[in-house]
Amino acid sequence: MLNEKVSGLLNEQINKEFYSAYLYLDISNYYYNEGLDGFGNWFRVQAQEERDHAMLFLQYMQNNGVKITLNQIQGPDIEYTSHKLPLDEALKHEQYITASINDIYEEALKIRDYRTTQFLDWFVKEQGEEEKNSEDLIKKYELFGTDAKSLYMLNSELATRVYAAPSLILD
Ligand code: OFO
Repeated sequence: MLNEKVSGLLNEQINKEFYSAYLYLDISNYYYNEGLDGFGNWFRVQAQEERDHAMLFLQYMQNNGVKITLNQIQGPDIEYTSHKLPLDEALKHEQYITASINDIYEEALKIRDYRTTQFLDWFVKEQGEEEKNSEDLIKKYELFGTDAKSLYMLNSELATRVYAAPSLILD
């Protein structure tokens, strides 16, 4: 059995990961509407990854016999006033998720719950990658996004991203 506080934070994280999926779907929809289907594809794949993350938290709790409460998922309420704004929002959101995972890690560490810290190790690494991906996308947009021809090429590059199942398998 997991400690009550750690379980509560893990439960909240399920909701946060599903919200991440919602946010990225919202961003994806925005780009599709703008005719930037490569950007739309990139964020749709991102949304699929976030859904996987939520399912991993859920499965970890289930594997440890913890009762799960599925709370309401909020809809994103952001007005995308420029093509760049969603990229900044995505990075901000990843930083928020990193902090949230670090908080669970810290709590688990305090009570020597190494089973949970070991589970979270994968997410700590994943968040490092996700923040870097977000930053790279912003850099690319700043370099190429303002020129129509290079924006077209960047959009084509992002259209090639394909979904891959997470490397973390829980049994
Ligand atoms: Fe769930 O990894 Fe991003 O937020």
